Amino acid sequence: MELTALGFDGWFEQRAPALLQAGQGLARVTAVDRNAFLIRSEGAERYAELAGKLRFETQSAMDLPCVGDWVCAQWPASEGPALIHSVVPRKTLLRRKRPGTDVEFQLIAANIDVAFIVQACDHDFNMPRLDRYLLMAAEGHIAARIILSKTDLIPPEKLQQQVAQLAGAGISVPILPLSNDNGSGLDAFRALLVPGQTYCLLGSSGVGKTTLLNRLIGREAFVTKAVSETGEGVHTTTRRYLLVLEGGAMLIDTPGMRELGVMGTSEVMKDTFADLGELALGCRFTNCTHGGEPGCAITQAVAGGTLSAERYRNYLKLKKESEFRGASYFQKRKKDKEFGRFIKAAKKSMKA
Ligand SMILES: Nc1nc2c(ncn2[C@@H]2O[C@H](COP(=O)(O)OP(=O)(O)OP(=O)(O)O)[C@@H](O)[C@H]2O)c(=O)[nH]1
Ligand SMILES: [Mg+2]
Ligand SMILES: [Zn+2]
Repeated sequence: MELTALGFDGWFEQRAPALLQAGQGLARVTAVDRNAFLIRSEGAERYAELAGKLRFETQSAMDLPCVGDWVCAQWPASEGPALIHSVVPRKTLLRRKRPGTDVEFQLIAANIDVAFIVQACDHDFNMPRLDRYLLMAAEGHIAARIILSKTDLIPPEKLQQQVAQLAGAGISVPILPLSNDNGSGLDAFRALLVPGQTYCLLGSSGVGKTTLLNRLIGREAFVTKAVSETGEGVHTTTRRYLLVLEGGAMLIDTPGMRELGVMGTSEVMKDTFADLGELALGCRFTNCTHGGEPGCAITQAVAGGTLSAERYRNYLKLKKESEFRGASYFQKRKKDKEFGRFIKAAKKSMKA
């Protein structure tokens, strides 16, 4: 695969050579998990980590690679991760303020050409939120398109009203209504995707971003989940991944915004599973992992029917994820497995 097929164009050509040193090559970052990276170049996709200089001399999170970045990397002579030495200046950048701070930014994705801002027209249509996303794209110099999803769930008049409301508010961004369910609008969406261009899906949790991606691929390659009754708390996609679609366009699915940056911290775990925390006081061992040890009050509660098995499973899953987040990738080999599985599933869906 050529670098141009991965989006490398004249803009980067002008800036990359000044950074590229002997023994290094250019690659695009396709996934990030703390200090672990997946990068893709002409040849293969491979794991990478930061070279010491980049890792220790970087002042700001802004200077570290994120999904979509072009980087100068050194391939290992033998087995082992590649080393990322520098990040090529970004053409565009999607970022947001870290919740609760004014100065810190969280990088969402780099070098995106077009952001699809998805709102589900049945429960999620919201002008102020739409404005915020549009602003975010504009700040990053990224073209935006609005997708109104789940059109199958509302009568056509209501959809017309929403479209009229957008026009009335002076929003001139192209709007595409679609349904992942009955397929209307999907061909129009496909027709928007240009080979070599990079797109991303933005929007609240549960609006159907991943479902749309799966429709594009034609398989249920990535996990989706029904929205909870209250519409709260479900965030199915937890990682960003740059996927090269069969037609040659690239697409990054993102987790629902509200969850970005808070997901998986031990604080969130404690709050979300306060009931299990209380139960755990009754476990025989204080360091009980609730994974089947004798005298575990939690597994007993599941067996006794006072704790739902689903909630228990969900707890174990999230606990694993949050522990994984806390672990540096290459130091804790055992924990690589989950990321590895994720990447494997992602790769399977890549034809290119
Ligand atoms: N009726 C209907 N349901 C849809 C449509 N698109 C997605 N869904 C359902 O909505 C739920 C959420 O879909 P996801 O694709 O997981 O949503 P998401 O935007 O990726 O959510 P996060 O990953 O949490 O950010 C799933 O149950 C989907 O089956 C649609 O067009 N119509
Ligand atoms: Mg998703
Ligand atoms: Zn226990």
